[in-house]
Amino acid sequence: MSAHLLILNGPNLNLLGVREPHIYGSTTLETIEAACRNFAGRLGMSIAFHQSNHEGALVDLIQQARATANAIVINPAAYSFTSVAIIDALKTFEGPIVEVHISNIHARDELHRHSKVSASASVVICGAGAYGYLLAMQAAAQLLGRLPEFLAPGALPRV
Ligand code: CA2
Repeated sequence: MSAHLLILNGPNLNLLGVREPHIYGSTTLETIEAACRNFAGRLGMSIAFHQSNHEGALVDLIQQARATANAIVINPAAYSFTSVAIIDALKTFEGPIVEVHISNIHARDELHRHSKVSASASVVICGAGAYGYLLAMQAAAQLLGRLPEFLAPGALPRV
């Protein structure tokens, strides 16, 4: 059976490509979703792709993923820095969790620098722009042992 990936996006990411393109680029979330769906096909995976501005809605989706998804890719956006509820929900998920940020949060101001979610993530990717979502999917596939031949890195082991 093919692996299923939940891709979650936090608050304000629905505004991608519309506001502050100098920080977050000009790619819209719809374009990112289309690229993820295309890449999922190449990886032989299925995906669910969601965005919410509401913490509880994101917690509900993470809880549901316990029964439906093999891995989670999450851009928690502002909740990266504040949400104990999202961290607690992620801790109940047994599969790989890949945290992704479009910008390089380590090069940002103090407010946007220290993600609390990272301690609960298997992999953290940031600063690669929208392409980071595809890197995150690739990392999830590798951790699940589902990396297709065309991306297989020879004998490199899973961490
Ligand atoms: O770089 C990322 O992906 C972030 O998760 C984006 C968050 C920010 O708080 C994190 O530090 C890094 C903010 C998302 C806000 O999205 C907007 C998109 C367009 C215009 C304004 C905000």
